[in-house]
Amino acid sequence: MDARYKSREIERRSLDVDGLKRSFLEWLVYSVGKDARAATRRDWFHTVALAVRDRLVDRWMDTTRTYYQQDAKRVYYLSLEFLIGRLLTNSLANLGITDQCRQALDRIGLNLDDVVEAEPDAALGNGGLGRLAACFLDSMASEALPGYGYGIRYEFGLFEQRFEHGWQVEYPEQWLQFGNPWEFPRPEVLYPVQFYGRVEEFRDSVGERAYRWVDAERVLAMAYDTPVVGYGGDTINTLRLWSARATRDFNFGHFNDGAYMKAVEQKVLTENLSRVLYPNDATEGGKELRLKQEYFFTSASLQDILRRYLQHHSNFDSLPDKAAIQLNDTHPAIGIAELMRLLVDQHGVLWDKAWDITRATFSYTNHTLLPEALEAWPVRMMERVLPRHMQIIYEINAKFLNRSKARAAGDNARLSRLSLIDERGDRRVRMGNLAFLGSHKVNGVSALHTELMKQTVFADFHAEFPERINNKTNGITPRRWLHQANQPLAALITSRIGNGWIKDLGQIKALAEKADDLVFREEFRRAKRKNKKRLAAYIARQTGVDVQVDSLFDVQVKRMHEYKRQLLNILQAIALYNEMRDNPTVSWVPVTKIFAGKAAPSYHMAKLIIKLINDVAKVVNHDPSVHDNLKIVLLPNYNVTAAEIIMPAADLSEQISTAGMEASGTGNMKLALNGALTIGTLDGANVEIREHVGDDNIFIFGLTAEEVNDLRASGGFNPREVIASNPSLKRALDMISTGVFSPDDPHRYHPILQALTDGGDHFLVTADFAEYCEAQQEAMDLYRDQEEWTRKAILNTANMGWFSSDRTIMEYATEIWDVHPVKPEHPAETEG
Ligand code: GL2
Repeated sequence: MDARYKSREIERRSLDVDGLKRSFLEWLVYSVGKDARAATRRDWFHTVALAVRDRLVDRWMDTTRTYYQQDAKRVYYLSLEFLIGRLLTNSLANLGITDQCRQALDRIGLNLDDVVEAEPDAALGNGGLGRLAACFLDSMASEALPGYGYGIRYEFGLFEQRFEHGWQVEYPEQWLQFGNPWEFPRPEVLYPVQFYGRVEEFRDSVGERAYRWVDAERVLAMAYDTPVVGYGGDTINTLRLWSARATRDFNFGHFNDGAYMKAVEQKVLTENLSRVLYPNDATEGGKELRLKQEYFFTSASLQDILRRYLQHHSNFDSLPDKAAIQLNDTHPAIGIAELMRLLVDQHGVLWDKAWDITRATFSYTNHTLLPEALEAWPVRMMERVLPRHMQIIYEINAKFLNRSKARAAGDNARLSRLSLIDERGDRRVRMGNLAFLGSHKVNGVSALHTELMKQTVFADFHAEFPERINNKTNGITPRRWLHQANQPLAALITSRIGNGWIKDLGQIKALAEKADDLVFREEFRRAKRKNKKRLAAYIARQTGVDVQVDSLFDVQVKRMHEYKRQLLNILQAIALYNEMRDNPTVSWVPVTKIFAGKAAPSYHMAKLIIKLINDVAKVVNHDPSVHDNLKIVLLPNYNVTAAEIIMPAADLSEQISTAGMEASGTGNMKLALNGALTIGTLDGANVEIREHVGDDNIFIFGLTAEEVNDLRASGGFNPREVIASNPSLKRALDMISTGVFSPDDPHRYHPILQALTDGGDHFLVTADFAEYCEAQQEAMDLYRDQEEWTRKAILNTANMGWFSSDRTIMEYATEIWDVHPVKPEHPAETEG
């Protein structure tokens, strides 16, 4: 081998500073094609990413090969969303070469932190559901579980949010514009996916009735693989994302007509399938393209899973022993009908057998009880787009209802609730029911949410299958959300208890005893202050507002949604502003209210709340009479990268959803792990956070889920009375309605006021207002006592170990998937 080539081979693997430096310089020239003098920050990012990628390829292949050779049972996590964020810091940290990389760049005269900034944030998700999928990938790899992620390689991720005159405006997000160094295109891994057409009945070779799907339109799904590095770099799993490609024959038909432009147009239309992520969070648009996206990635993934299975097996009997398929919400639930189709129509498996295999293979996670988010596709659309699947769904339904009928004893209402078809109005396919029926396990994402699933949406199914519903409380990866995002605190923790917590977050419990240690408290505060300074600088850059680093950083970051009640928070801010103005001589605890979050582009109320926050901020931030004791900021374009700056810097974590409406929340976990105290309702995982951190270390207020339910059911709730009896609430609302914050358009906020009064205040903002303000007062009072506050903050961090996604994923692995860790076998490591 050419000596120079050989030396490059060695360098591709070397993890020391010199080797890294040499390979950076090589990569810059030979792969990025730039001279060091002309290279931009982005060129350096691509250079470093490619050089780092080299260092994980061997172990990636070892991992895949080991799974193959052992014919290990794999778990397939099917998700329409993966909210990944940046990967460079993550890859370096999980490979354990951050310091070496920093030094190597130093020697070239570059700063790693600058290089990191050039990486776009991969935002292939809307919020918690997509970020959970990304945390799960990290945990599966870190726990050495043979896990694959399957999703869509959207060309445009979640829109970029800007504020123009205080209003949200959406811009396309173009994360792939300059290429993606982490992905490996696999042009040879292609699967056909069909739409439309019709079903033909025929007699098979033994004279049985059989079906084939004909005259359909065909799209190809092409794979792009991204390595998923586990902590320590030993296991490197795969995230496989599908991109739509037009088939060649599709176009040729048009060429023969001479309609060249039409053919190209058709190609563009076909490839729109993977063009853009739908920006709705927990609401369903019901659009045909969305249904096609769901089927597209699910069908391609199932074909890929069966191909892999058939490498070792000649029939499907042991599919459930070799593959567990997790449905992340109902988005891939059509996979149940698709696996039936593949088994029955394409592989000749008998129906009943195919059904047993399907049910034993699939499991389903429900992520929300909001009725508007429960997917229900119009039967007419389904019949047109996926005619064979519609038939299969009818068949599944008929068999199920027949069996239930025997037990339902004439309870037709119950049968119609169990049906896969909602017969009211225009008929719809209930994807939640299909997912439930086609899975052996169904889980909720927090203890409360799982209980509510049993009592509400799935009550009838739960009675029918009492063993099927189980709880898997969400978690977050401590690698990204503490080790990487909060280096000052991570270093402090490691200095006291070693670094075992990164892999086994339960160990962080050992910090609890340090809460009484004055020196440790001082250092804990110093770390927090460092993070707050960083956030303050970010706020100044993003919004032009200067905030006091020593003020109480009160943080609400999440999607803008009425049930999450950003409105409650801003109303309390107005009330506090009034109190400060009324009592200028009091020594107030300075407060900085920090908001961030996107609203779905069509969600007018959420967008109006954004405008309100911006309008209130403008007035408050410019009012000299509050002496900088209150600042309000709404940061634009909240994403994973922004979250990594915000979470470590928060003092107070706002988790104030109407009880019963937030399935779990995961931001609540990130904030508490980083030492923020929670102010929250007994909703979602807040309930379990309270159990872990202790009642004294959290501010709980407001109606419980049960009380919310009763209040709504009684119909006796009158928000006008509540408002009339609470002068500070009344005054805040009057200010909004008289245009104090919108002098240019005094009626701007009429819809909000209307919803809170005549609208019946569905989210019970007025009902919880008084208690919320009391809890806020308690928090401010406590903040004056920095020692006591810090003690509680430490206890929060120390008691959040259970909320690691490693714990969550191992529960899935043992209780749902029956998948076990597999240590990759490395053939004699890199001798050169
Ligand atoms: C969500 C829930 O709203 C949220 O409470 C939960 O933490 C996440 C992850 O389980 O799932 N459901 C949902 O549809 N979205 C969520 O974030 N988008």
